[in-house]
Amino acid sequence: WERCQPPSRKGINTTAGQGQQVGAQEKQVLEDLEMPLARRETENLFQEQPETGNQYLEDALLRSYLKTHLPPKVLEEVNQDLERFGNRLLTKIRPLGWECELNPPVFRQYDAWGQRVDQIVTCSAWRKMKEIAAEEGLIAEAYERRYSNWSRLHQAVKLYLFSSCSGGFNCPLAMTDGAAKVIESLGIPGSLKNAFDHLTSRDPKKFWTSGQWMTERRGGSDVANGTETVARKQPDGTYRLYGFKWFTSAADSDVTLTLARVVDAEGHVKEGSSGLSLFFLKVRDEEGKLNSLQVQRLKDKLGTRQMATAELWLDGAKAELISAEGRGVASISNMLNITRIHNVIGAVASMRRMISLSREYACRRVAFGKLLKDHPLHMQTIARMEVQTRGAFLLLMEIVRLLGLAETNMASEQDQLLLRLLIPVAKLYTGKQASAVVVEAMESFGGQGYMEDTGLPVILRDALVLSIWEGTTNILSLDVLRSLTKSQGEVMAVFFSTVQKKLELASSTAKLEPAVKRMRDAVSSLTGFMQAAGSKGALTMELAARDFSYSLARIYTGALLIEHAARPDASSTDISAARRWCNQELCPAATELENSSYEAEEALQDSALVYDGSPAHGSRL
Ligand code: UCC
Repeated sequence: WERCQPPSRKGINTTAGQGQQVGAQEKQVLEDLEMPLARRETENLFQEQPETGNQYLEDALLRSYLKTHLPPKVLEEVNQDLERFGNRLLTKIRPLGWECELNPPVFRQYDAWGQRVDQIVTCSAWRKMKEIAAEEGLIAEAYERRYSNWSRLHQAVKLYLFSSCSGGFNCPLAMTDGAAKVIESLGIPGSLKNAFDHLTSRDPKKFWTSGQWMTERRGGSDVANGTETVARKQPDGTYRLYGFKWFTSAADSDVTLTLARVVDAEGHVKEGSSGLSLFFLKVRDEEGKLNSLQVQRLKDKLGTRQMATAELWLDGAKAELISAEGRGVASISNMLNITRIHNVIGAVASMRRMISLSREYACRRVAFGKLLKDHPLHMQTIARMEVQTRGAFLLLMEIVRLLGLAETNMASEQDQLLLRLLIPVAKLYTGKQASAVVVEAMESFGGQGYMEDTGLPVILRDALVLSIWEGTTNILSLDVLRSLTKSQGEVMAVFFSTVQKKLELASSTAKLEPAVKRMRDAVSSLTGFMQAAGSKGALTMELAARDFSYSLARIYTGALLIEHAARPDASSTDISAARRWCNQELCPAATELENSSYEAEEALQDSALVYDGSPAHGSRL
């Protein structure tokens, strides 16, 4: 609460008429400057900028989570590392992140003499971020496994702290992590050993980043039908790729993974998903020349402007086939699941950042005679965001905990199924939460929130990509259904039993009783929904996919909040966060089923509503 004392450090930054003193020194300065009367009288109307400290030390939930779950020895070391890292973020990394924002990458297509160079020029702060990422082991930590199954969690927490200071460098790290994961899951074949070592290096001079070139002109969701790039086999066993990649993020990366269709001896390619294979390629050769590819242009994006996203022509780029032929989608799924977890990290980090700034600002800004923090309605608004953020954070921790187990052969079959289900659920849900929370938090700064040079709009713009990148909400909802189909419903059995177990842990905590009761009702609504939907056609589940995924997210997150609040040393805020989370509608799928929203007739009405008055009305419906 130290920061919540009426601000006095700078004296002149307080609101007039609130009984706060202008320091004698500042008074003197004002008089010396002999300002015009009007200016002198309004000088003390300026607001003070919110200032946050060491993010790790200020994150109560993160610290209590680590204390609860990490073994004591691991906790001791991780705690030290995170406190040190928190200081580095505050003093060195955040200013670099802002520099990246101010100096976005520039595309230089020709040199002064007309030679085509296709150079993506990045700023020195961006390049420094790469060095820092290596030094801090932001990828390495997950693959060295010095803390066994807890290494992944340690890495994720560092990335979570790094994300909002990183000036967009979290994006190349997501794909680098994904590429390392793919290579590791292939058993680190000899030809990729060198690449793996670079991608997971702590040496800034050695560290490589990876891109992920998946989206082509026909779009990024339906990869099976959108991929036109072809791969021609060369006598030496390598391939040459020809095609056009429409979104290639972190286009300044060293290497990439990409999909293409292998051309057979007759010159034909196989269409659809089973015609896709996965390739590894280096973006430049040993001399720094582009690998037979051209940069068409950089994308003009709403956000993530610190990071170069490009359109690329592949004109015979040399590549190595790294999946079995026709298994491209299944192989790149290992990357997608990692980048989707990074998406969750980014979502939680942006919510946490906005709340930190918001609560800090509320300790400085005076309105209607008192600090914002003393306005109950203002506090209620931030507290609601806090509950959302806490839930999202615990969901993130649960996923990286399970991933850590899977990566150290300690995961049961159930753990693996749960992980498969929860990744798309968390990605789609936290992406939406981040958009909503960041917009809401922006409002808590009033007009200042809308001003570019506060940096707040940057957080908003960057958060808005989270529900789009790596699969939109609907595509991820369909992926949730895919995980049900593939496991023949087994994922849901694990989901229910895990939720039940977590609720049982809380059965003796009286204060959690109402929350547990609401959760049990939601679980039974979800069971009812599954039975009813199961007896209907495929259209029902497709129409329900989004509401169903939201139901899974809310119920599972509710169970995690309850579990955290049922610890012997839980705080009253842990309990109220769990209680409040569970007060929302936990199973929208059941409600909408009751409303007949998933009937064929309603689907027709959806179209009628959308096209009412549209010229397409007559022709399309
Ligand atoms: O376009 C983009 C950029 C937008 C804006 C960029 C701005 C820059 C911002 C940067 C910010 C940092 S992003 C779009 C990226 N695209 C995606 O994320 C793909 C979205 N689509 C999907 O996820 C689809 O579900 C597909 C592509 C995976 C569906 O492909 P298929 O071929 O139809 O899928 P199948 O046939 O169902 O699956 C093929 C195999 C199966 O394995 P097998 O054959 O063994 O049964 C599946 O089980 O892949 C397996 N599989 C998975 N396995 C599919 N998905 C998964 C999964 N998630 N996990 C495990």
